[in-house]
Amino acid sequence: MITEKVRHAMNEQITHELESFYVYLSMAAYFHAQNLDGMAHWMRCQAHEEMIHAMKFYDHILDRGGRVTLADIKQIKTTWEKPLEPWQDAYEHEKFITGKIIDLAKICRAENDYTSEPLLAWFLNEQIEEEKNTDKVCRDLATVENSKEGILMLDRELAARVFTAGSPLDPAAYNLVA
Ligand code: OFO
Repeated sequence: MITEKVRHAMNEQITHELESFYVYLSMAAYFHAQNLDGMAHWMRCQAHEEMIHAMKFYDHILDRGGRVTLADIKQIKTTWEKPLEPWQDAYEHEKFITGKIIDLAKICRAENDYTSEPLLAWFLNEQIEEEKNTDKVCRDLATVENSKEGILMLDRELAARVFTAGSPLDPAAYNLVA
């Protein structure tokens, strides 16, 4: 059985993950409008992954006999001045999420909730990857920022992202996300 403190904190984390979904989808919409479909594709893959993150917490709460309660998602940014800016925001957002997962790990330790540790270890590792990926694109874009050819080359590169997981609402499919 999950404790009330852990249940509450994990419910909040579901909201953060759904906000992440919304943030990346908004970035995808911006990149489509800029005719940068490769970056838009990358963002759409990421939005899908964020929905899966939310569902991992959702199912963990359910599996441990808890009640899921969803909160409001705040209005997010919908436009940026140049392609580099959404990537910088994405990197900052991922650092924010890393902090939230660490807070969650601290709450679980204080509550002697060792059962949540494998899930949180998965998320802590995932955050290393998410910070690394967004930071790398920021650095690449900063290098080519004034070159349209450079931006288009990077756009093509980001179009190659492959995301094989199925529906975020199907645990059998989302368990494919390692
Ligand atoms: Fe971007 O890792 Fe979840 O939120």
